[in-house]
Amino acid sequence: MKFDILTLFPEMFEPIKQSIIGRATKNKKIEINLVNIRDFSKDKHKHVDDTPYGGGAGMLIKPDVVYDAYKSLDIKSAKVIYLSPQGKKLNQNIVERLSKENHLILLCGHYEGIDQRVLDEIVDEEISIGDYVLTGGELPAMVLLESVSRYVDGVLSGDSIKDESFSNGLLEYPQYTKPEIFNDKKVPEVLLSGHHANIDKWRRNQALKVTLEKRPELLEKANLTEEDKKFLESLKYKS
Ligand code: 4H4
Repeated sequence: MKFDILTLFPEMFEPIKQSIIGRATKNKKIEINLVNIRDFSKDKHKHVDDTPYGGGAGMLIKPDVVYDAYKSLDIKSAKVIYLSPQGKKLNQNIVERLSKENHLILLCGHYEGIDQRVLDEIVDEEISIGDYVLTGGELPAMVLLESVSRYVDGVLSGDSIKDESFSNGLLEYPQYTKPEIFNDKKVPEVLLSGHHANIDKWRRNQALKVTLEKRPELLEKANLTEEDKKFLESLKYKS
């Protein structure tokens, strides 16, 4: 998958060149191209923003500058995503859907936003990472890039994303590693038994339990078996 990122601060993206994203880039599973919107400013002072018509606080990014940066890209099969507080809230379903795309152009907002005319012209989808306002769309773009890249074929092994939180509609079960005893706390016996059917059953029940405790609303949309429902009933009865 190719990511083109339209930003005023390309240097902010250095951190994502580490860890799995860096490895995925080296393995050519993903490609990241940073485009500095400021390079498309038409004046010698490299201005990219101006005051809003009608007055009001803050500065808006000018439409022509953004449009020229966009047109400098190979846009034929790309989906343009604008990171903004007004967008659809990013969730696992959106992440997995976007991971099937071949080419995403991420437009990072700034100041009070971008002139509406260019947004109307080029944006396919507006996505928010949460109901709060940041100074720039770069961190949201990195959140989207990382979460989507994890689901691009070949970036992570199929097993590592199979049972993680949200991948099956539930939160992930609790995990343990060596030492077997830590601060007098032992690892649950079943995980030492080598009995894989019992381990899978325990993990499924733990995922149900932790989801009921922390995010009960997820249970409404999860694909629960009759056994799952019986186990949840037993928990609710105990409480
Ligand atoms: C964009 C601020 C648009 C306000 C911005 C608007 C988020 C977020 C964010 C820098 C930029 C802000 N981006 N999720 N939350 N005029 N971006 O805060 O639409 O209100 O993704 S506006």
